[in-house]
Amino acid sequence: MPREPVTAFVALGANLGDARQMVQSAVQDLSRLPETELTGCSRLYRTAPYEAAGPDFINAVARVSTRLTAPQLLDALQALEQQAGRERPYVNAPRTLDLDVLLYGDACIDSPRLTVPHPRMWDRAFVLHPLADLAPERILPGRLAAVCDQAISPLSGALAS
Ligand code: PH2
Ligand code: MG
Ligand code: MG
Repeated sequence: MPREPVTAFVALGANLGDARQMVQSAVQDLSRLPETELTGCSRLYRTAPYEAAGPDFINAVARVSTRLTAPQLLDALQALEQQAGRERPYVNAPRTLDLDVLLYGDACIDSPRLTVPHPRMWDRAFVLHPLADLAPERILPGRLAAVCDQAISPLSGALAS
């Protein structure tokens, strides 16, 4: 039986090397995943590291419509991180590319590999602002106000430029 497509939201972040270029090309890579259509992308944002070290991040959120299961989507995202040369010397180390599943339809998933909705997303301006560009109805009430002390600014220029 063919699976129905599911709308999922993926957070993109980078703060090593040419982070802007890395996030832009990762968005293109998402559009080429099997069984998956890229249906939207937020603006790009420059954000201060939150509970992390290193330079400022570039962050964005993409929306996909996918027939991949959530674990298959996670596998595909981890393969893209590997391709981008991701290393994990310590928790929250600066990274060439981080791709996180934020939401997978309305699913609640609590497995050793994957927790969805992403357990820390509601505390993070670098997730909530780009998600609000695409799907303000998915933001829990009061959460944007709760993160107003976290530095974040949209980059000028279209994503593709
Ligand atoms: N990712 C983290 C921890 N802290 N801070 C910003 N600004 N952007 C991120 O993508 C980020 C972070 C863990 O993945
Ligand atoms: Mg992350
Ligand atoms: Mg991650």
